[in-house]
Amino acid sequence: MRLDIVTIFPEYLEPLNVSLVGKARARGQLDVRIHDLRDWAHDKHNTVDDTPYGGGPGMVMKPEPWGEALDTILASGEGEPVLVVPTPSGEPFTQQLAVELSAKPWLVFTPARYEGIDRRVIEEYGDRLDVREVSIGDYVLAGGEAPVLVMVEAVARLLPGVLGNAASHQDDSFAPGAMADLLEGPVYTKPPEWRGRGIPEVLLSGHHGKIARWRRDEAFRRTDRNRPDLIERADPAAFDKKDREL
Ligand code: 6GU
Repeated sequence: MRLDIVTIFPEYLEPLNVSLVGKARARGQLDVRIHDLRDWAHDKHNTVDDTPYGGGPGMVMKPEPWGEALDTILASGEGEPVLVVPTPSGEPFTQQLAVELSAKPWLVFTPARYEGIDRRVIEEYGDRLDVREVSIGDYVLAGGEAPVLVMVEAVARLLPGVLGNAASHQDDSFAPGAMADLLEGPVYTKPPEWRGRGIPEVLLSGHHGKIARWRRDEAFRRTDRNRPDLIERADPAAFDKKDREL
């Protein structure tokens, strides 16, 4: 998969050299290209923002540098990328959207600063490309770079061969499957006693059926406490009689 990211803070994206994403790049599974938007600003101060039409606080990113940057990037590859525009006014970024994006060969991200990008840029590329305006949650950040780090990590770990153990995303919270609609429950490892605290007995029993039931009950309890909206929203058929007894 190829990813292009256009930003005025290329150094903000250095974490993409580390850990899972860094290793996927080193193995050639991910081709990440980070571009400095100011390379396409032509006045002597490399200006990329200006005051908003209609007045009001803050600054708006000018359309010309974005247009030149995106035209250059689009012309450098085969076919058409999905354009992912991070914005607090976008559609929610969900595991479902991560799965959808992970199936695409090429994504271009346009993290903005200030009050966002001149609307005409989104309209211009919306006529030619699949454009997704995406928010990572109901809070406001100073720019789209942190959301890009979030989205790239969520997408990269779904690519074939990127996670060591493909089974490890089968039971993720929000993954489709038997435990869909439930958050993951608690996990334990050695030692069997730590600061006087033991391990739930059932996990030492070797009884796979009982362990599966216990995990499901813990997942249900945690979801009921932390995200009751997920249970209300789910298909009632997703829950069995034993879930309801909790
Ligand atoms: Cl994608 N951008 C900004 N600036 N703030 C956000 C966001 C994105 N998602 C949630 N808050």
